[in-house]
Amino acid sequence: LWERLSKKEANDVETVQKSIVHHVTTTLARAAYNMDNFSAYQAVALSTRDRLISRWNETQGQLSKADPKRVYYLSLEFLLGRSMDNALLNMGLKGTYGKGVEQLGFNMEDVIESEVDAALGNGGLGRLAACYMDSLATLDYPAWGYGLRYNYGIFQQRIVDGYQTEYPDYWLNFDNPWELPRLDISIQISFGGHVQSIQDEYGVTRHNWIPAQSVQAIAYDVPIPGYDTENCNNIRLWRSKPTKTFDLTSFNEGNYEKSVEDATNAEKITSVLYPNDNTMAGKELRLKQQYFWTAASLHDIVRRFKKSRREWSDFPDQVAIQLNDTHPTLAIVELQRLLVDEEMLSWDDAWEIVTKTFAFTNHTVLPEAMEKWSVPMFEYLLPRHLQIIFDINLFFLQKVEKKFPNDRGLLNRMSIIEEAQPQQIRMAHLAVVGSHKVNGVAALHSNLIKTTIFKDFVDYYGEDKFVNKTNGITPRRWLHQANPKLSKLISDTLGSDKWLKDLSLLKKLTTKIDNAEFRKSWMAIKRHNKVRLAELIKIRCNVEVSPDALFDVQVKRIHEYKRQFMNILAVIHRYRTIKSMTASQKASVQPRVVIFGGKAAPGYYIAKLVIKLINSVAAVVNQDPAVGDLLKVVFIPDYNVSVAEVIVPASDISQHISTAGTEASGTSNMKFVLNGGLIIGTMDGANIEILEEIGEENIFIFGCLAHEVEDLRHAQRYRGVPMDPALQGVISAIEKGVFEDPKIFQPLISTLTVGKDFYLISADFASYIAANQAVDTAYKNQEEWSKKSIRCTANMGKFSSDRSVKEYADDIWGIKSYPIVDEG
Ligand code: 26M
Repeated sequence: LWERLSKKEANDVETVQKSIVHHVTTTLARAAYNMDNFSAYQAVALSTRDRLISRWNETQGQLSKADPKRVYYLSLEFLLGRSMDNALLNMGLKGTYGKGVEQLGFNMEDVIESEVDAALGNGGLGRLAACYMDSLATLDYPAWGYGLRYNYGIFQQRIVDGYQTEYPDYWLNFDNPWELPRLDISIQISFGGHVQSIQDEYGVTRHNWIPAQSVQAIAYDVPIPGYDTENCNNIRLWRSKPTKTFDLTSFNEGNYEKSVEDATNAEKITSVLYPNDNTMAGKELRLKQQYFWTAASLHDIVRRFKKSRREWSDFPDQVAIQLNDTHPTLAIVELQRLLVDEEMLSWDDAWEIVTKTFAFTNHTVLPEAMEKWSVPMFEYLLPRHLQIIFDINLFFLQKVEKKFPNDRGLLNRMSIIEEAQPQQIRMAHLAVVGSHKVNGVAALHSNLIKTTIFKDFVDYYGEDKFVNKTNGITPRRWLHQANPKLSKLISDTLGSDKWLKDLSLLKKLTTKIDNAEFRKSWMAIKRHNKVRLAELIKIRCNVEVSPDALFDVQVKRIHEYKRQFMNILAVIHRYRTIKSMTASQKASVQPRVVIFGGKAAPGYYIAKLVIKLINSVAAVVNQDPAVGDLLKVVFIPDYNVSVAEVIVPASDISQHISTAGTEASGTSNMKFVLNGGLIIGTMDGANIEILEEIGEENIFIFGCLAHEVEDLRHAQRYRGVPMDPALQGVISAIEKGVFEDPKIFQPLISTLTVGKDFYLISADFASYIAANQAVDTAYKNQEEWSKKSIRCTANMGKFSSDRSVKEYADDIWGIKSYPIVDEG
């Protein structure tokens, strides 16, 4: 009976409509005549959720029985964006739901746009986690993500008087249909207190952590359906709550206020996502988040392992744990503690299990982003974990000393503890020592970490521990969903949609490059996408831009190393050039719309000034009649995943212009090129591999190389290399007050002082201007441009996150796909 009643629902319009109407009248308790787009969204979401739940149950049931090795992806950020369109497309239900919704009197696009983004991430690292979850599910890998369920995601950005202002992102206002609360799954997590050391009956010293406080971790599951498969994976997000005893103690003592305060403190742990990207804040609450999350996740993983009644030595054959940056590194220490203190394994047996289980991905070489925790703060929160870290360090340094005797400098450099005032725990060193594989995220970056931050570790462990896994993006969201017209053209041209699961098939588009008809369709889709973006710009910025101009885009977190400052300086240069032209000279200028977007960390003063400068320049340029449509500048506020889905398909050229050696990979570069956008960029991160795939004729490269950076900085500092003259002119214009009160921008201009220009804007400026001119010239030849555009898309197969995830599975995790059988 159970089996018959739980049979899979059919994929026909009437079944779908029945389910939607059912949710309107029951779950939402609404009448059909009283519906707006948002209620329609809610009903469709609830109906979609029903389908997700049955797939989730089927998948997790079959996996529990078979119990294959699983991978756990630990990430403090999952930047999922919207879920509805993606879920419907992946489950093959979009067509049916689309029809059903339209017949009920709604516009599917409006319904889809009623959903708020799940913005539980800052940028690249969090979106990468989301793309990897999509690929893991699509490739039928048994994989779970673990993260935190923040009440507030990344802040919302508004521009007030040209300045960024931050507003809370309370995304759970209207309930979240994409999560399944597991209120029965509750894990107690402890903090503080002290360590009791006693000798057991064999004379072995045992350490017992007596914590001072504890909170509960409650599980919320987010189903992740694969594309064109029954498989449905899971992201488990933890929410903090006060424990019952915790809030009752004070209450029973008659201190009601104290009990409420304690409860609030417990809930604070998962209250807000830290809005820093590539910088380390060192805040106690952040450390609490990290321990809360890693302890709850490990407890859950260990509980699942124990159900199988295997030996502890089998643990690494059942479990692979990937650390997304150093944020979850405490998991290494927590597993060692569980095995030694609670499961009574010997230190060495435990440590072998730990190091075989973990692998670590590094996402940055910027020194300010390296996580370090002050020893006194750490000891106060996690006294037993501190002891274990010191022991890990002691045994590690003893081995280093054995291999390279009498090298104090080396021991100091490699130590997990930095000898500062106070001492600091270097989380990256701990992550390397506790993992069996360490990877970078693009070829250049993986080589850089081997020769810089982890050089000593390569000498000690050997090359094999350090590997490259070039990032990738999911073509399902970033082409099929975001650019449905291009997706359809590709499928029609290739005769199938198989390319969505094997992106290398795009290569066949090359045969169509000389087909004028095809090129016309290709460019018409680009124009359609530009019209859509122009509408968004009109609404958000109140600026009218022509879809016939060249759309030039730089959207990403605002950071000095990404050099949005250099971009706006070049825009000023362009403005000044146009202003100096005669009417006949102007006639040959390629019209351009320069589009910026991105958030600055709220405490990052210089980054926020860059936003102000962009808006000040936009205000002057956009209303200058001498310029007209030749140049428009816009800053699109509140850049996020759903805005990116509109911007990416509409770009002609996008800017990936970090100082060589600073951008670990970049992933938006891949999204733009996959959508037939060209790029202007430096020899940095994945730009280099994109160049290798698409050919140097199809990318605009400029600037110094990574190995030249050190010398250039040195020369600037000690030989006083003068500032680039074009740049000098631009700065003079700002200083003369062409764009608002120049006093405002003085701190920004100071970063360009000879000897202080750390990101080498001056050194790269001339070649940057030249590259931009080459873009203008190339764009004027629309036929050649369209060929380049098609070649770009055709050669992007490598950058599917399916390829990345397969490499991780084969070379690091040792897991196999486990297809779920449809028993519907
Ligand atoms: C650290 C400490 C305290 C608070 C926040 C952080 C923190 C948060 C996010 C530090 C770094 C964070 O993200 C870094 C990041 O997004 N790196 C990017 O990762 C992408 C995926 O690998 C790469 O493509 C980008 O090049 C890299 O900048």
